[in-house]
Amino acid sequence: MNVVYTPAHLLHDPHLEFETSRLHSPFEHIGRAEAIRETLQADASFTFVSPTEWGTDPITAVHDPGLVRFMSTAWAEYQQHNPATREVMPDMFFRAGLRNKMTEAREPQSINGRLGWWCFETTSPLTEGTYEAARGAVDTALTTTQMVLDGAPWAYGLCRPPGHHATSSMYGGYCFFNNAAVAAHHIASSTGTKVTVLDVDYHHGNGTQEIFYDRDDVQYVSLHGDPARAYPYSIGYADETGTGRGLGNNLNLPLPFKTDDDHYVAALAVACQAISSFGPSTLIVSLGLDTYITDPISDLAVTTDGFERCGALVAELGLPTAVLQEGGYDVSALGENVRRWLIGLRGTGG
Ligand code: Q9C
Ligand code: ZN
Repeated sequence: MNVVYTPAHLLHDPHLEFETSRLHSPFEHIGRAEAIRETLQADASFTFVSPTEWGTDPITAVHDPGLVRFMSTAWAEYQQHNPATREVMPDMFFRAGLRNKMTEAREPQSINGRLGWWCFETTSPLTEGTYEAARGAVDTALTTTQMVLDGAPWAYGLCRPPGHHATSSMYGGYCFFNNAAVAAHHIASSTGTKVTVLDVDYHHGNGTQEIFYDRDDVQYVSLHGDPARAYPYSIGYADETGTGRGLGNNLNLPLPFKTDDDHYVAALAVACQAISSFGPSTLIVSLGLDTYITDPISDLAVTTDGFERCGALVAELGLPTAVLQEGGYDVSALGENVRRWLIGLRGTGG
């Protein structure tokens, strides 16, 4: 199986994260992707390939061009107007209630204000090379997807930073550009066929849901910790089913605390049934391994064996499948968990 990887991710290198009312070392760090790379490189059945360059057009096809412009200069611009820092984070957010009864808000002019305009939370610091890394993750997703469009039964994109929390106009949740959404739109727009994004990260992919919520050509199906207790808290409920032409094409399966392998696989079977009914040409998997039993920021109880069962169940759909890396924070187990999920997917197919 081909693995698409670029060392560009090393350029996104935060040392701080502000989360749960504390400043601490980040859960989302370069060691995650390097652990996956090392584990897959040690298994000769995986072949490493570098991504090709796709430019910004596929990104602005799903994101506000203003977000891409902002991302490309924000870190450097911030340094010019503030005391020098390694990480750049907003300290003001623009909530709708600030302007009740007034005209619509406009993007602030100052860099300190613009940060809070394009970002929705505090856990996603910009560093000097974040933009280059985020572009590399999108190139990785598109290169992986193109392999599948060109006839590969499956391919894996080692995307970092992850993408599924990034909305059409905001970054956050460790995500800057929505790699899976860019890839799904690329398939739909270049082939005129239907695509499903199956999101198995512990966290609901609010960005992917938002981007495709009114679309009839892209289905979004997600298994995740119930937003009643889990990030991103306000989105990911079962009654969010799509709108307009997209009505019925969004399926959320919120899961209870400590969901184990058997219950997880049962929920995944429900997801697969919905995917079969939609009838896509191609499948994108947003693969998060933060459903793992010892993940430090999550609370499900899936095991390494469970991940292989999940890959095997997805394989039964018989769809060309691009698997794109999202979360997973127990770094000691992350590489093996990815490997076993992919082994489940490819079965005895090599
Ligand atoms: N106290 C991904 O897995 N912080 N993003 C959660 C819980 C943000 C996770 C706060 C978690 C983002 C791609
Ligand atoms: Zn996650």
